[in-house]
Amino acid sequence: MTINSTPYNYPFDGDFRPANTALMIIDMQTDFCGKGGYVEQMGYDISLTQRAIEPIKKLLAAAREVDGLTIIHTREGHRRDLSDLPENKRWRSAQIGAEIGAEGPMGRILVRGEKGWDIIPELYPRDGEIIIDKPGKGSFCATDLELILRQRGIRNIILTGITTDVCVHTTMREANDRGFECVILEDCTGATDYQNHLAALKMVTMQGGVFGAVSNSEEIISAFEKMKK
Ligand code: C5J
Repeated sequence: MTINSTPYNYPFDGDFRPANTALMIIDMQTDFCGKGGYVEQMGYDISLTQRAIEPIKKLLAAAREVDGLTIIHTREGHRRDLSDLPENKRWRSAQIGAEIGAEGPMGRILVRGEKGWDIIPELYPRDGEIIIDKPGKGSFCATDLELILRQRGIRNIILTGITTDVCVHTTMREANDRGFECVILEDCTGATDYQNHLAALKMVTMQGGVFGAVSNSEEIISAFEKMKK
């Protein structure tokens, strides 16, 4: 089975099955798309990241109906003592008025266990779904994600979440370099700048699909429907 996508139909070899596929939902945390979170504290328009919520909600509902499909959620955040927070990351966030680790309206910004750090209720993981806590932008850096994917025999990764140009892109690049076959969904992602969202998607399509392919939730949901039969 393949999915209509750009610049090639995904996956490249047509081997698309629940057992070899993971749906990844990246950083759908209040800090990135909720009122009083990190992105809003930086002064960005959260409607640009919130755009992904409804499409992901529908996709997640469809994914939960597919037997054997792996669902993975990630959260960006730091230890409470900030021992895993690089000094330059802290300094840069302070420059833009949203210092990681400082108190904000949703608790300490990007700190594990705080209200703003957790996944929004609409997309909250269910038992049996995997949660990866990561200190960086990529989901492979300083986590056990690759071990889990290899243990399960997963080769295909469907990428959704926020932000398109930062954590989703970094994860896609990390995964692609490790030989995973990736597709990113344009309606299930969002960035703090719409032009950056579009540019990030376009980058994927260069060189015959340099990091994988671009598709949308409608295409994946109809593939999930076929997988159920
Ligand atoms: C950022 C993310 N943008 N989840 N994090 O800092 O993309």
